[in-house]
Order: sequence, then C-alpha cells, then structure tokens
Amino acid sequence: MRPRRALRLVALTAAATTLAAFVVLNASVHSGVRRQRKKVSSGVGGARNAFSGVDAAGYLSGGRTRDREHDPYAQHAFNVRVANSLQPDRPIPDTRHPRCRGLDFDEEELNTLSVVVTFHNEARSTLLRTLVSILNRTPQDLLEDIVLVDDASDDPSDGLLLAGLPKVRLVRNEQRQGLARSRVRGADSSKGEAIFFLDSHCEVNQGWATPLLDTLRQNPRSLVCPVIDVIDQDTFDYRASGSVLKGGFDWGLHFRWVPLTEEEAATRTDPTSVYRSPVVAGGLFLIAREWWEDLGKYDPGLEVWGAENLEMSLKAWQCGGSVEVAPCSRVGHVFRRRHPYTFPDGNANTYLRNSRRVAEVWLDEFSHFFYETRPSALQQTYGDISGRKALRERLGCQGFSWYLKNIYPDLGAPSKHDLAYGQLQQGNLCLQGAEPPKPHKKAQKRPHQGDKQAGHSGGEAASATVTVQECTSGEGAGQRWGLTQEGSVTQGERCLTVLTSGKRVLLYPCAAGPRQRWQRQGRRLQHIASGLCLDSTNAPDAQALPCRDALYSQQWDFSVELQA
Ligand code: LR7
Ligand code: MN
Repeated sequence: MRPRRALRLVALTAAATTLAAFVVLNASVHSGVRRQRKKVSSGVGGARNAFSGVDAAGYLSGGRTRDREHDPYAQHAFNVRVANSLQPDRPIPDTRHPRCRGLDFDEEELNTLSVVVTFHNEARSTLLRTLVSILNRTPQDLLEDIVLVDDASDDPSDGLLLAGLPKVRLVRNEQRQGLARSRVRGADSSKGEAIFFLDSHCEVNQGWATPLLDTLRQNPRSLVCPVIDVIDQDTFDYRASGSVLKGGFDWGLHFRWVPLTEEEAATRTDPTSVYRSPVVAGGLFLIAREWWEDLGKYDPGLEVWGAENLEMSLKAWQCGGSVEVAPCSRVGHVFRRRHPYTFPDGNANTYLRNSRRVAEVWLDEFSHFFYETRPSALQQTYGDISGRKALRERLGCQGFSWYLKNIYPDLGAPSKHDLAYGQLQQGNLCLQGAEPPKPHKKAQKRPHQGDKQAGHSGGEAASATVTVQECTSGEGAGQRWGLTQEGSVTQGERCLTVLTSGKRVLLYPCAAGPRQRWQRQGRRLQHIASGLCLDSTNAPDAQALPCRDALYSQQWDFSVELQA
C-alpha cells in the first residue's frame, strides 16, 4: 500500500502546482501591496475573476468516480451533475438591496479577515466554487487567509489539490472530528483579526465582506451573519432569500427561521440597517478573534453536526455580546434534505447529545421544556460538561430567563395559550408545587371523574400542596408555572386552586371552574371567586389572603412575560 500511496501523492502535488500557477498568476494582477488600503465602494468586491481562465477540469475529473454514478444525488444529496457543469467562477445575481451598493466602507478601519471552511467528503465542484467565490469577491487587502479543514474525507486529494490556491492553507484531520472541532482547529491556524465560518457548498456574493466587518467594527462583541440566499439543490440556480428573517429555535432546540416581531419590523425603516437575531442564522457568521477566544470557541464536546450554532449564540448573548444580521452581506448556500455523510454514533443520538449539552449548560430551569419536547434526551448520555459550566461561571453570564425576556420573547411558551410562564417569583423565593402523591388503586380507576371533580372535594389523589421555597435551577417541575389566557395558573396538567373551605392554595387537576380562576392586578394574583390574593406571609405555606396594595408578600413575577 505505502509505495502506491506515495506515488499518488507525488502526482497530486504536481497537479496542485499546476493549478496554483494558474491562479497565482491571475491573482497577482490585482493583489496590491498588502495593507495599502483604500476606500472601496461596496459595489466592487475587490479582486475580480482571480480564477477566470483556469481550467478546473483536471481537478474536477480527478474527483471520485462516485460523482459520476447513475444517481446524481446519491453522494452529496444535491445534483452533482449540474454542480459539476457550472464554472468555478460563474456569475451570480447581485441580490442586495440596491441601496447597499451605494454604501462606502473605510477599509483602513476594518479588521483583516480569515475564512474557515470545513468539509467532509464535499463534491469537488462545490468546494472549488466556494473558494473561488471568496478569492474573487473579497478585497484582497482584507483577506488574510482561507483555512480549509478537511475533516477526514475519504480522498485526501480533494483538499490537497486546492492547497496551492492563493491564501489557502490546508489542515487535515486524520480522524473525523465533526464540524465544531474542525472549525476550532481551522480558526486556531488562521491569522486574521476576525474569523468567518463558511460551509463547503457556498458562494459569497458581491461586496459580502465589508458590511460584516463594518458591523464588527461598531460592535466588536457581535456575531455578524450575512443573509443566506438559496442555491437550488436541483438546478443550482442562485435565488435571493425573500423576506427579512432572523435565526431562532423551538423548545426542542431545533433551528428555525423566524420573522421579525411587529415591533422590530416597525422600527426598521432602512433596508440596509443591521438587525438583531436570537441565534446565528445557521453556521455562517463573523466573529472577532478576541471574542471567539474569550467565549471559549465551540464546546469541544460537540460531535459531527448540530446545536453548535445554539451554543455559540446563547453564549454570546448571555455573556455580554450579541448576534446581528447585516442585510447588505449575501452568501448563497446549497440547502439539502438529508445529511450526505455518516454519523459514527448515529444521526439521532449525536444531535440529541449535542442539544442536551447545550440545554444542560445554558437553559437553567427551562431545560425542562426541552426535555418535555424531546423526552428521549433524558436517556441520552452527554459527556462531561464541567468545563463549560466553569466557563459560564468565569464569564459571569446572564441566566436563560434574561435571554428569554430580553432577546427572544417571541419563542413563546411551550403552551401556546400562556401569557406568562416560568418561575413564579418573589425575589429569590419561588412558588413550588409538590409532586402529587402516588394515586390509590381506586382513584386510578376513575381518572376522568377525578378530573371533573377538581376544585371540589374529590380528586384528592392528584392534589398537592403548594409552598414558597428558594428558587432553584435544578431538576424537578415544581417551580414551573404558566398563566393561561383563561386565567388558570398551571403546572403541567394541574392548576393552582383555592377551595371554598380555606385560605390554603393547592394544586388540583385542571378543570373549568371558578376555584381555579385568577386575574392579575399589577403584580398581584387575585383569586376571582374569593377575591383573595396569593400571599407568602406565612411561608413556607402559600396562602390566599385579603388583597392589600403594595404588600411585598403579594407581589409576584413570572420569569417570562409574553405580553408587551
Ligand atoms: O463531520 C462533519 N464534518 C464537517 O466538516 C460534518 C460536516 N462537516 C462540514 C460540512 O462539509 C459542511 O461544510 O460542516 C459543514 C456543515 O454541514 P452541512 O452542510 O452538512 O450541514 P447544514 O447545511 O445542515 O448546516 C447547518 O447546520 C449546521 C449545524 O451543525 C451548521 O451550523 C452549519 O454551518 C449550518 N449551515 C448554514 O448555516 C448554512 C445556511 C443554512 C442554514 C440555516
Ligand atoms: Mn451546509
């Protein structure tokens, strides 16, 4: 095996040199003296056509035979036949708002840029086009380097042959590391003042870099995202992404695009202006090297794919930074319906594990909502997170409730009917529902009847006491409450109840009835039927006592308010 491999490498090196000669020659035409920067209009994207005239056929035809298999989707989950038929430096429509073209940026003031591209078994044509688009559409004086991280692709020459391109440095993992650790490795070996992460099947568009760098100049602790256009997986048409969207997620911690809130949309009158986003829109973003290092890079415990975008974003927001979208920066990405590569530990397990790490480190008491949405996560091992917890401690980060309140209130409650949810707090005291006692055998026979009788004398089996305790962020559902539109204060299937007989506040299975109806009066919670207010005077007992203005023991706040 060895001699054959050596021979093959010699051949590859020769090919790389040929490719490089072409490109360096072309690139030298416009790469000026380093650091001699000038004001550039964002309409001129720096070095143009650094790659034009290069016959990439050699590189492409050397690709794995599997690229030419019968099913053009089999290996990459996009149409590789169409991908291969397009030039590495094909023109794409300029999808920016026309006003973006008039913006001027002072390059002298901007950071130098490293682009980190990691790949595992990427199609050669899309990988090459990604690099060429960067070389052709980035001001040469700003582009410090492109670090290409080959994450243990089957054929080392996929990356080796590109190592001769201008500014490109190749790093190869002999063992598969997954995208998070690969990006960390790439960032570590890059030299620029700011780092941009990019997938291996992208095309950056005209003037893409300067709006990102200029946003970073104004806010060095920002993670700045471009708008992501669509490269069609069937036709490779490049299409502008339509509406203005930000990055978000649901309680299962699945990424999703979300519209701006009405308020955000109303205050945004300039289509070129930057807007805030709860999470990085996928994994394409710019970050200052210093802030990247302060934030502890990516969690090194994240495997293959998934959740690293949430980890980075929650960390950024909760620890004093931000995430923003610069709409004048456009980058196309080939979206596809499945992962074209293997997961050593299985796709579902890996994603669940990564998500659980994020939930455990960053979600505090709200991790319960994640577990309720993805119950199998509770069975999933997730490795050691002590390093990440220590990092959070060291950085003195805000809690997740702060994030929900201030950054992503539009995530909404897990129950769509809730107006407010989370802990029901009074300073560092929290209302706490006890676990229901184990149901008697008799009671199990008539669960529905029990439900109906809630609030009356029945339903004892599922009732529980309510107390006032120190707020915790630990396990257990006892401190999670929701306030519904109908005026119920819920904990799972049970509701905060006042019986006619006394002042005690209890939990009974929810049922439509006056004993479970509450209304808010400022920060007080008033039980409608009795006119009494939730009170902590005799803590740890939670009681309903006559309402009195400005009585501290009657002031309650939910962690998250969903009403403006
Ligand atoms: O083991 C691996 N090693 C790798 O180097 C697995 C993947 N990779 C590379 C891969 O070759 C690709 O370049 O990592 C990159 C991302 O993987 P994709 O393209 O298979 O995944 P994706 O397009 O679904 O990626 C989105 O979600 C990921 C979650 O972990 C990352 O955040 C990606 O950056 C993200 N892509 C984008 O944000 C592009 C815009 C789409 C959106 C949203
Ligand atoms: Mn991708």
